[in-house]
Amino acid sequence: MSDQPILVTGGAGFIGSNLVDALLARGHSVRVLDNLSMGKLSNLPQGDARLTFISGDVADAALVSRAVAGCNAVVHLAAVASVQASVDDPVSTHQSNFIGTLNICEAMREHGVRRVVFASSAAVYGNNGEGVAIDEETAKAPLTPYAADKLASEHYLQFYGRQHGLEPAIFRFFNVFGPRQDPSSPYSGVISIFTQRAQQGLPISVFGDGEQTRDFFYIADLVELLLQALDAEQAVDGAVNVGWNQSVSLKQLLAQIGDLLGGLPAVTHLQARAGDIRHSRADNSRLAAEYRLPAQTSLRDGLAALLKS
Ligand code: NAD
Ligand code: UD2
Repeated sequence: MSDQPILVTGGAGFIGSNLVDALLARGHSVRVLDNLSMGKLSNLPQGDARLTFISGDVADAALVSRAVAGCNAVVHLAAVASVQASVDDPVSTHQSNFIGTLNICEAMREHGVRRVVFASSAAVYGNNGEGVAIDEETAKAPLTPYAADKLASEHYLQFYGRQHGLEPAIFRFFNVFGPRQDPSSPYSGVISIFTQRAQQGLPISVFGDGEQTRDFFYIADLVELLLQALDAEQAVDGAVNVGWNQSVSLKQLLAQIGDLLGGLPAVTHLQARAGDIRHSRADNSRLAAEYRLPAQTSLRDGLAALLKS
């Protein structure tokens, strides 16, 4: 194993901090670059000499260059993860969600670092493929600044791959859930909101009839994939969906949470959110062909672990 560190941008956030735990457990040295806009220092282990925390912004090219220098690989997760935030403030979120990626590409070129794992999103498909399993060839329809920045980031990473030898491994996450997902905004992941409110006995709002479906993926399973993407001899060419090709409705989700907690607080149905996708499900044949699929954590087991955390 190389003793050069792995840089995790956004490493104090939900996905990043779970990955950092796994990297440290495998004996890696880790650098985290995070501006703590959403992430928290308390998500990271304290007093581990193999972990270096760099407080700052991926939009700061000089800082990114220093953070990348001497690293073995990069996992680029830093982004404003809220689609709504990008709609409300496209200029500022573009700095994090696109310029940040470009800075990572340039810094890697400058320092000869090759492997970069990137967190893209099912948002790049917009409403296309709705109701069927969405494969990677589905026409892209980035309907929001968030989605446009993710798709542009994918293209730039691929350009730097062709032109400068970067080895991007690009994942398009569907709906990831688990411990440390922050429930504090109305646009946080639905599972983080529902579980927190159910545990606190607060009323739960379902937007629409609750028959809408999502393809939920537990964080520990995702971390396994991120580690594989770092380890692989060759980076997989092109983007890969991350989902189970399974549909769970919000009604089914609430029933499972209620089952695990022995009941639910009041559930109110409000108007469906404008632009909400009704059914989102990943065709994961490419994932299965290119990676070893992790043993799937069932929704029930994932929810139980989350409720205990
Ligand atoms: P998160 O908000 O918990 O993590 C993002 C981290 O990036 C936070 O710690 C935040 O402080 C940091 N950050 C934001 N802007 C930054 C900047 N300019 N400079 C430095 N740090 C910055 O969200 P997450 O769910 O862990 O998401 C991680 C990545 O996965 C993001 O790129 C997100 O777009 C992507 N993604 C997540 C999901 C999901 O279901 N959670 C789905 C699709 C894509
Ligand atoms: C997810 C991603 C988003 C983007 C998008 C691409 C998250 C948090 N968001 O949005 O970043 O990648 O996929 O398609 O992963 N809901 C309620 N009540 C609540 C909160 C949500 O009913 O309190 C509904 C919401 O209207 C939607 C469903 O739950 O129908 C899932 O919402 P979400 O915000 O968790 O995720 P999604 O798929 O809209």
